[in-house]
Amino acid sequence: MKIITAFIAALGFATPGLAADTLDTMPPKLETQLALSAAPPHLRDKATVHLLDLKTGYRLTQEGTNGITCIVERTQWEHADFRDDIFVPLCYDAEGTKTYLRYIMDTAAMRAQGMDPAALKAEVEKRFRDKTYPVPSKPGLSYMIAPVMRTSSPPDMKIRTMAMPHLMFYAPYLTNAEIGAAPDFTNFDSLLYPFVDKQGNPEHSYMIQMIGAAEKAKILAEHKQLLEDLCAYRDVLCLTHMEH
Ligand SMILES: [Cu+2]
Repeated sequence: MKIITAFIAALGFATPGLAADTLDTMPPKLETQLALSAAPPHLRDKATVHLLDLKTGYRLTQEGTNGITCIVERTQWEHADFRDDIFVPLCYDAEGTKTYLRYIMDTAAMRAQGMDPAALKAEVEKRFRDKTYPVPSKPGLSYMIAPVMRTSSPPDMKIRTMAMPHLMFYAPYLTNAEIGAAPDFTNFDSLLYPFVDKQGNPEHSYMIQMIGAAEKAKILAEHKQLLEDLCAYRDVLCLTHMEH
């Protein structure tokens, strides 16, 4: 895979579906800014930040005091696919930091240790099943209001670069039917009100609330410089490219 990817990269083509299995390290300042952009401005100064360490997983670089913890997620266990172009800025409250975020950080550590994608997915699922990984014990949320992220997205859940700020309220085991939601990923209007997103398994589910168009425009304007810096760092993070 690596050789094919390198060959195609040498030809200058994008490599859809052929993701490298090696991650790069983001410039620390840029990674910090991107991680913190997932939270509203008033929470950033006192938030905790961890940066990715390719050898060990995440390492603490900024100790906060408000219970919010922010990272840029680069490995999503539920995809069972290691790519080098996933960028998901996340900020969890204290309860989520102890639970869901910890599992996301464990995922990075397991990848760093050389576990393969399928084994990693099976291991995380097992830990949820046998309650090694408990779900949040009370309501809370993960802020995902960064101006850009790159992960699977509606309508077809392909990997895309997008501006889709939203909030994620912990909702283990909740189903769309229970809240009367009927999200249709091909119709963005159906996603404007809360719906459930099951991220890998029923234990790891959230109620999603999109940020409105006016607020989103404000977020994009606020982070104009960050967006330029990210685009200069990696072509795949340019919002203008959207899909690769
Ligand atoms: Cu999200």
